[in-house]
Amino acid sequence: MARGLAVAWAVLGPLLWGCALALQGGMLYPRESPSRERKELDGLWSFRADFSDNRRRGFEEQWYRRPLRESGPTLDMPVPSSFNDISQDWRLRHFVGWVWYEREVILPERWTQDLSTRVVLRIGSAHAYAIVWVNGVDTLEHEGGYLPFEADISNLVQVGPLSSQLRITIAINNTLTPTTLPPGTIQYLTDTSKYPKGYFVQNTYFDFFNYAGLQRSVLLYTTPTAYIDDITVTTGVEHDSGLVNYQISVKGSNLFELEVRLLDAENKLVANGTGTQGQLKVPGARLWWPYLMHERPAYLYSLEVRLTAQMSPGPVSDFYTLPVGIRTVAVTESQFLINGKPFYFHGVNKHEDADIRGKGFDWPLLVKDFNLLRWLGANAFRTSHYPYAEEVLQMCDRYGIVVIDECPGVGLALPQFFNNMSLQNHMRVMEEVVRRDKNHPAVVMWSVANEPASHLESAGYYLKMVIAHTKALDPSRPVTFVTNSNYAADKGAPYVDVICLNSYYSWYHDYGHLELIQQQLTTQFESWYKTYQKPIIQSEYGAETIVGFHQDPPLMFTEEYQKSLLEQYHVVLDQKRRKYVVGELIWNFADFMTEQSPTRVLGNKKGVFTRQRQPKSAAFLLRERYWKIANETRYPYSIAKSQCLENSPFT
Ligand code: BDP
Repeated sequence: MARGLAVAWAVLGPLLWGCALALQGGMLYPRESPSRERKELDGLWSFRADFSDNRRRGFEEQWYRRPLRESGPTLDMPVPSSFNDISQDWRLRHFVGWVWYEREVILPERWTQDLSTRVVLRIGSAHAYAIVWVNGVDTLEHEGGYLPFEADISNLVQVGPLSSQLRITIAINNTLTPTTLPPGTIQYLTDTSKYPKGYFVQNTYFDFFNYAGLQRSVLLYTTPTAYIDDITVTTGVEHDSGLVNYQISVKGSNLFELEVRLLDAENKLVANGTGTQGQLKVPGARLWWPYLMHERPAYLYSLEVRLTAQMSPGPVSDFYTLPVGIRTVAVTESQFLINGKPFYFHGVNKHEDADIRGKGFDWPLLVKDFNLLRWLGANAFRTSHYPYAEEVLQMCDRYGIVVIDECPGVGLALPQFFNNMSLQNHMRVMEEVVRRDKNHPAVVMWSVANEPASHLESAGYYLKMVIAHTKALDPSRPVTFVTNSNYAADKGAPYVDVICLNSYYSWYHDYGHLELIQQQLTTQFESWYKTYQKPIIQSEYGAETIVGFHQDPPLMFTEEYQKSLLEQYHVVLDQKRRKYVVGELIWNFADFMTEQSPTRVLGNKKGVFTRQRQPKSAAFLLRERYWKIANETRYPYSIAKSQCLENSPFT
């Protein structure tokens, strides 16, 4: 895209929302309201992996027809969690194929008797392909982990006096194929002198363990039969007024009224409107600022939507309240602007990963991670390499932590992965990501992929299409993908708004030669900027480090080597961040599990925290740096205070 156009897009983005590609069907986070109830189904589910040779015994014997315990032995499986590390059976850790989950539920009588209530089953994520039965009836299928899906099950539960008992059966297949996202291949090993008959392995092309199962909450919620299906909010600033543009979609009725009220954090009404779309103007609005950038960060308004629909026998109301942060995002040739001010990403890459729960959502871990992010002075992270749980983004909205929201476009390493079916699927996944996350002020950019083989011609076309589609879905945010290709070879870079670069100098090559980093990193930045004149983020850099290994002078894998490597990167980042480098994200926040290999010692150890969330030496180095940068980049200028330690050396 020509530069001028990119800038114009950045300024006009919020206004262009009306032209955004409309998506069918919403995916609002299920919140309680006077018209909506929730019933969480977290806890113990019955579980069985189908170890049969073709993995299809469950379908042949129709395990969904009767309680799972009647077709064979079951295990207790906690939800949310990955199933892999829970049992002592090594076969389950590596299992590839169908696993079966089941849960019996008693519904409140009103849900089954009151025909003006709509009952919805919502699954936060099921990695990677799921089929859902309710009371043995095939109800829902979904492809792709890390994103929610739901079904209206009212007509299955509102069928008579016995219907308050519900049996939910979910079959999940974790197999990755050339057309799934992420892609993978199944390889049959046919040399019978080495492998038993029918032996196969799942190959993946990414560096994290393919944890699977019901890794986020499963819940039931209700709405009235006429209901608020979706809300899309974009925001802008005009002089000292905030603008909140809203679009609301209603289902279940054509005869309705909508009232929209915007409340401030003290619950005072600041603007109101009616109808399915409109613009609210907030004079003297408080903006949503990233924390550390501003002394009053993360300000959230509440958009209260009230639907009144004319139904027989009488009117029906539905209420939904959406948190709204008023802020703008824009990109120039050398800057990333939030609310018109230059923003520097000093943050981390994460993974949803810890201990035996695998990628299972966990509140204590979530709060610990956010405390650590603030301890570190990190103002941003990338959701490498898949969308994180919705609760994570809600915390980012509330804390003022900026997010680059990445889809599971990781491991696009082989030429055969850039085919039409994969492209269609990738575009569909971006639709699901945008639909779910579009209203989070913390999300400032979409990332459509991590390290695709972007030197290939076919990848260039593929990335162009996915990026264009994402921009059409959401004209209000910049779009990127993360590359590790050479600047002269990359075929996708022309289409991004911000160049995101991963490099591992003195780690994956020139091992041990820390003295080369400054020269190589300078060349990297200068060649890319000369070619594209777009802002650049160092989206990954780091070194594998075993906590407790020490050596001076530094040797690879020691805490000293990680620190020294970071210091070398920081010299160049400090030179370039005053020009066109707009961010640095360490790889990685914490150690995480990978497949076994001779290059991984119980997983990837590039964390600055261990997998148990204890700091390595590099965490202290990074903390000092991030607070120093925070002090330099605050707006309006004032000294940032460490949020954890009163007597921090950086206050
Ligand atoms: C990068 C990948 C990331 C890896 C990291 C590493 O984007 O997923 O974990 O390298 O090798 O290339 O540690």
